[in-house]
Amino acid sequence: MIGRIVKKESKDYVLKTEKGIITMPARGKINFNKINLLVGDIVNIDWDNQIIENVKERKNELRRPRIANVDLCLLVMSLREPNFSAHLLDKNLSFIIFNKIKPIICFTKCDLITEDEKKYYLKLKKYYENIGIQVVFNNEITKIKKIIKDKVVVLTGQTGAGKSTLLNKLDSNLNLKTSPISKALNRGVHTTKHVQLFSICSSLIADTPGFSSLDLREMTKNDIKDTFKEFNKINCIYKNCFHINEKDCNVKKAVDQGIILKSRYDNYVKFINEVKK
Ligand SMILES: Nc1nc2c(ncn2[C@@H]2O[C@H](COP(=O)(O)OP(=O)(O)OP(=O)(O)O)[C@@H](O)[C@H]2O)c(=O)[nH]1
Ligand SMILES: [Mg+2]
Ligand SMILES: [Zn+2]
Repeated sequence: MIGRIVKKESKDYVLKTEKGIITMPARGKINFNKINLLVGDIVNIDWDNQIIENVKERKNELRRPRIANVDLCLLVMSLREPNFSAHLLDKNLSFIIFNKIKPIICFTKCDLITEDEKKYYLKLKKYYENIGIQVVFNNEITKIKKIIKDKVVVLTGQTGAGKSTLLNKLDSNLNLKTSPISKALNRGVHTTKHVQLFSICSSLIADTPGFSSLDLREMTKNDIKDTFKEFNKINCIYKNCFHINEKDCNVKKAVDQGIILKSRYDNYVKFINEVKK
């Protein structure tokens, strides 16, 4: 029988299996081979001995938070309070795509913006959807439920973006605390707490407030380039063009022509320069 680790409890693991939630330790050889079992791992269970036998190969693995086999990352981005940041959005997207996880953007607080701003964000939504990234608003609950159904989901976003509010909307039994002012202390408690997968509307969801302080240190310049998928579709005359100092670069032309979003390009240049340092 197989199970999915949803939580660690000192030396034991809490597993979600077809027979329900069970807690058990891992066989000595796993510890002996220094295999670090992670939340999200799919494991084979020796049912008679109530012990984890071995672990299946991971499709991906995040270091912060420590979690494996993530299908989707729901990136919660508020348009106001805190204000929208294209820089933060693109940074998160690059990080998520680099880690072989599918990103979904969820805009929140669209009730706090003007009609003109709404038009702007709808254009933005269209751009990201054209490059293959789905964008939803936090009031599209039915749509969001459909997207996350049967998936392992990591929820991420700035403090105050509306993650807990969204989870409460997805499952009204949760009653998670939401707060208008970000409490630094409260956040500290969150980030040190071990990651856990919660069963919410037939999905497994991890709420991860520590994720927003991410940087791109693990990535090389080429890694960054690979995550800007719409740039790679444009043929540059130079092989391995970085689209920065090269003359007659077609990506730069596409930016001037409005085919590539200016903020996307500017963020790309910033990230490349960050890695250079
Ligand atoms: N107007 C408006 N307020 C919202 C919306 N979503 C969330 N909020 C409010 O924004 C504040 C922060 O929401 P939370 O759900 O606590 O934010 P969070 O992302 O869980 O924040 P942390 O737990 O600190 O990481 C709360 O006062 C919510 O009521 C929205 O769509 N519109
Ligand atoms: Mg919260
Ligand atoms: Zn180029």
